[in-house]
Amino acid sequence: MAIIAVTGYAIAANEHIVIQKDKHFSVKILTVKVGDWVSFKNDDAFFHNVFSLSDAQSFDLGSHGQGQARRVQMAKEGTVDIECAIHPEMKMQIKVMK
Ligand SMILES: [Cu+2]
Repeated sequence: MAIIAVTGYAIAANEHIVIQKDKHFSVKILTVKVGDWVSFKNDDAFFHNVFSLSDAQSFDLGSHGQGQARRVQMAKEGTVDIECAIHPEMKMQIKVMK
């Protein structure tokens, strides 16, 4: 668990792990809180590139190879659709709650 500062006070932020294996995310829908981190770990022998174009939060974690993880902090409330730029069939959602 990491402690982060938000608008002058400290809150506890959790980290959630999502595994990428056999061109699938290990969860289809992940519910987290604002400020939480989500770490995407690649357990495949090829590259993945996690990104989102959602209004709630858009980001691109870049391509990462076997055994590597990339993380993103969920900044605000909403539903974030997650995709892989390399494998269009890979999809999941992160629901970010207050
Ligand atoms: Cu992929």
